[in-house]
Amino acid sequence: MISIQNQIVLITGASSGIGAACAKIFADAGARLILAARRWERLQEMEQTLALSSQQIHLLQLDVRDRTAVESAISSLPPNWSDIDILINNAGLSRGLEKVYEAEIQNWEEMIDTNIKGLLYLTRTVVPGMVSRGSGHVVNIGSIAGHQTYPGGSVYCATKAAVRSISEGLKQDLLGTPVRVTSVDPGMVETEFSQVRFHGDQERADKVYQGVTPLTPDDIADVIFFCATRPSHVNINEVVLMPVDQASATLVNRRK
Ligand code: NDP
Ligand code: 8X3
Repeated sequence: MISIQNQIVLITGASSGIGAACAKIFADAGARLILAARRWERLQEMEQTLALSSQQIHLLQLDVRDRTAVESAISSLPPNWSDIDILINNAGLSRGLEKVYEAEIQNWEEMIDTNIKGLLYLTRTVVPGMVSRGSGHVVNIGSIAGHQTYPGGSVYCATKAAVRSISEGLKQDLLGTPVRVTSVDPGMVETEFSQVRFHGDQERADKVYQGVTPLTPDDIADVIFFCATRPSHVNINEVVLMPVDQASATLVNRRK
């Protein structure tokens, strides 16, 4: 197991759900955190909750869809924050569950721009430093949606299938370097994900998790932490996990 102590971990989408849980587990292990998201107040709340010194935490208000903003945020990091050891490409979202021939095109743009292009911008900006320093680990958050398509989910699923391909390709492109690539692909995790998918309709979001025991953000953070702490010659390529109450995107055991 490798130590996370003082490793610089950049987490996108750190203001909620899986990203926030990652911040906690890596902070507890002594990592230095760069937390990125659009909601500044949320990041500030995270900073207060984690109660780390300014040497241990650095906040970035960042919209990953904005390529120039991503490039400038990474290139203008203070020198003692610029050598990123672990990049957790977690920022992502789904929007809507309509049939593909009826869906809002704006929803597609948002998912494609965030889940694919945002992840690519971060990767393109951060990975060259990892290669030149001869160490690093990229963890992409995919989904079971990248393995199977479900009704109404075609564009979200396509973005996660793209993440899967990008992770596979990045691993190939990094062959010959010590930089590691992992895709963590969860099923149902209770976060703000469904609330965002249904544009704030909390009642509809709650129904997604009704009568089942979903995964928690901590369950996913735990797996990511495991992948990041394997000995440096071990690359965990892909982890697919779902709740015991789930067998596929559409097969869920509901008790009521
Ligand atoms: P949450 O909605 O709780 O968190 C999503 C995070 O992404 C927030 O911190 C949000 O921050 C951030 N984010 C969204 N858009 C942007 C953007 N344009 N720029 C920067 N940050 C952004 O959902 P989850 O924790 O569940 O989602 C995390 C990842 O896990 C996503 O990639 C999702 O697709 C994936 N996933 C989720 C599953 C689930 O069932 N929940 C299952 C499988 C995968 P802010 O709004 O402040 O910018
Ligand atoms: C989130 C899981 O099944 O709602 O990626 O697409 S699912």
